[in-house]
Amino acid sequence: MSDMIWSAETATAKAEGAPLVALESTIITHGMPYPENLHTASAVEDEVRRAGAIPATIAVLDGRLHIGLESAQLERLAALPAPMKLSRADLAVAMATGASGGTTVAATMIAAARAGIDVFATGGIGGVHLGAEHSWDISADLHQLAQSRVTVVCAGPKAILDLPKTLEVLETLGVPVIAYGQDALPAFWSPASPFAAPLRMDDARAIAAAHTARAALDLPGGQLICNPVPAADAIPYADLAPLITAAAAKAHAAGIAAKNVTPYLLNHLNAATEGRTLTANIALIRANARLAAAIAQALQMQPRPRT
Ligand code: PSU
Ligand code: MN
Repeated sequence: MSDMIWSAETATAKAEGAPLVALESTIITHGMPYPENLHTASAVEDEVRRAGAIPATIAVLDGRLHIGLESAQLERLAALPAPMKLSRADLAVAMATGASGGTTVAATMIAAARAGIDVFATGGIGGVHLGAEHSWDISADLHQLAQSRVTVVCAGPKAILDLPKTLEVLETLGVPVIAYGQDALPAFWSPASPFAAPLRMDDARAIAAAHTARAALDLPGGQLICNPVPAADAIPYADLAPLITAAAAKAHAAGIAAKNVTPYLLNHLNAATEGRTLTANIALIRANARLAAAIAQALQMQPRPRT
């Protein structure tokens, strides 16, 4: 499609019908410091390749929507001095004005759906923020999950969020929230939150079958797969909870609002844990890339009654 630019690797995969996994880029531009962002982005792409699929990192450079980045483009994105954080509201404006930036879960879903990519791996999705009853801060990620037919593999909603309220909004929107291999809802840096996930699935093939079943029912919207962070780099929820409460209070006192809340809290938690949240973040996104590749391959093996 003329509004999208495919990389050499993704164009070949598309032509050959190879399984593709979309990757977001706000984690690169706003989620991690340089150069860990660049190293992590390439490591995540390699995880997808090793697991038998082709990575398609999605971003906007000079107003062009890229489905897969060449390595020089990835390096440029990771080092941009003032990248935009592009969510659903921003994507078209960035494309019309020649801007550059990282796409959030919401914007990456829009691009992936248009590109015909069914599976997308990220770290954690946005959701309902703590104090949302005052701030009304609810991520556009939740609304996009109800609209784009893409299976999103994450490590749960980011632990900086109000998890029960996030689950309630997803339930209202009819988005299946599926814990992978356990009953508890994973909480990003922590493998288990105190809350049960509404649904549980234990294997990639069944997840692929559910994706296809949604299409057969003509249901818009995606599935949210919540894959617990690998144990070696996980941080117990009870250790993080007080730090999160303190960080959220600090953000509120400092007048941090709207798009700046998530990057502020992630930075703050990274400092407060002496880098442990960043280590966990890198481990979990790599694990999500592997699971997403397995789902993409399972989808590929199915006969597809496309709607
Ligand atoms: N997960 C991370 N780092 C991030 C994000 C997720 O480890 O930076 C990004 C995702 O792109 C997600 C976005 O879509 O934060 C949510 O931002 P907001 O709450 O402002 O919608
Ligand atoms: Mn927000």
